[in-house]
Amino acid sequence: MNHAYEWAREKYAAVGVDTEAAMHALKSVPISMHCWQGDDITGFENRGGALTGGIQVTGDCPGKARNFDELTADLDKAFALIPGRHRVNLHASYAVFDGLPAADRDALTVEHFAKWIGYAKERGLGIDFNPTFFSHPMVKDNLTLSSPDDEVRAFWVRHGIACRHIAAGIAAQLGKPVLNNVWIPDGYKDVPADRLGPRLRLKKSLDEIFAEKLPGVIDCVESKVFGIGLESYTVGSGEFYLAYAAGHPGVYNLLDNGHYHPTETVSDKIPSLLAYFDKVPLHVTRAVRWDSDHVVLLEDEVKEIAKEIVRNGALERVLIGLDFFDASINRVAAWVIGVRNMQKALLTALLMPWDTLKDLQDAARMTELMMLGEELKTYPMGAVWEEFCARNDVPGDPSWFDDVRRYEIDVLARRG
Ligand code: RNT
Ligand code: ZN
Repeated sequence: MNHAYEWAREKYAAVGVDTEAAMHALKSVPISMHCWQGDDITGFENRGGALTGGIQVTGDCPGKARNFDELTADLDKAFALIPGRHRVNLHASYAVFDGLPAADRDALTVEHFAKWIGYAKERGLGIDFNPTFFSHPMVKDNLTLSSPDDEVRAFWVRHGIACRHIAAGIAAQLGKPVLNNVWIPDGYKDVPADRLGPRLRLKKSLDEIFAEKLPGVIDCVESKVFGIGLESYTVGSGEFYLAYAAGHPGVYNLLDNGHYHPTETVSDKIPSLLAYFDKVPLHVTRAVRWDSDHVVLLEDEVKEIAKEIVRNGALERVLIGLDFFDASINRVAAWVIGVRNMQKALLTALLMPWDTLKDLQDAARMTELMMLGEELKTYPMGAVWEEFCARNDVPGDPSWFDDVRRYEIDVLARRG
């Protein structure tokens, strides 16, 4: 054990915090790492179409993964530099067709994900899943599940149902539950004449998709305030999905912290939802001025999100996934930085004496509460983090980047 950690342990003990317990707790928290950072949300369908759905990836850093082997090699490189055992978050557009007849989105089955299941099994990872309601010719006029065109709506309902069956199949084969997240881009660039009609059609579609109970599947819906080209109205708004989830036990409301008005915070929404739901799924991201999906940094709102998870004893109830896509920097490094920052935020929260702080609040000793909270901000979390990394066989300092640099030269730079 290094001296810095010994000193940190004593400092934290003096305020009633057990650093060993904090590291133990952190080790058991899986972060769902999104596969789509590795290839700019391109997927494997090779339809050559552009990314649609009101989301945008910018940057042209060379070396983006082009197929299952490349993407999983990159994921492995990232996971090797992240302490603990985690989950991989897939989209339906990452179906692997090798040797199988191609299938459109509404005909996908768990067989198309056999390679991913094998990948996860070998490594002891969990899997999460997302139907892909974008980048597809059946998205008509930016609409899917809320389309007034019955053929379009039915196609996407079939896709939603197919994906829940895939999620159930993955869960059965892994012996671990799979979060299945429904996000649709549907909306209008300009002021619509009818805001209710599309929402009633979406409600009907969701009822059709969720009709069957499927073991192992944790269903959730993800709201959004706007998308690029969909600035005036999105069908799946915050109120719409929150009300839907509240009225449909077993369907949860996923919070993406890029999807709200700039002064709304997801950290404050978490305890509100914990009062009503047994699970709260998250997409942790960073919105720079808008829903830009920059890499997660160790910044205040991420720390506040972590505090709400930790101090409410909700490490098992809040399902933490990441959602960002930056093509302007090394994509493997982006994953490593983002996941490690989420973990650092959790560790920071785990190293706070919440009983003491809550007692101060309840006793209305607000001056002392402010004082202690501020003093704790400069406590030596970094020494505990380095110890945690060392115990989990990954570098706790910037030396992890040497590995990424070597991988960039040996592997990424050689990709066409
Ligand atoms: C889009 C949503 C959604 C996507 C991914 C790719 O605004 O955040 O979660 O980012 O499904
Ligand atoms: Zn998201």
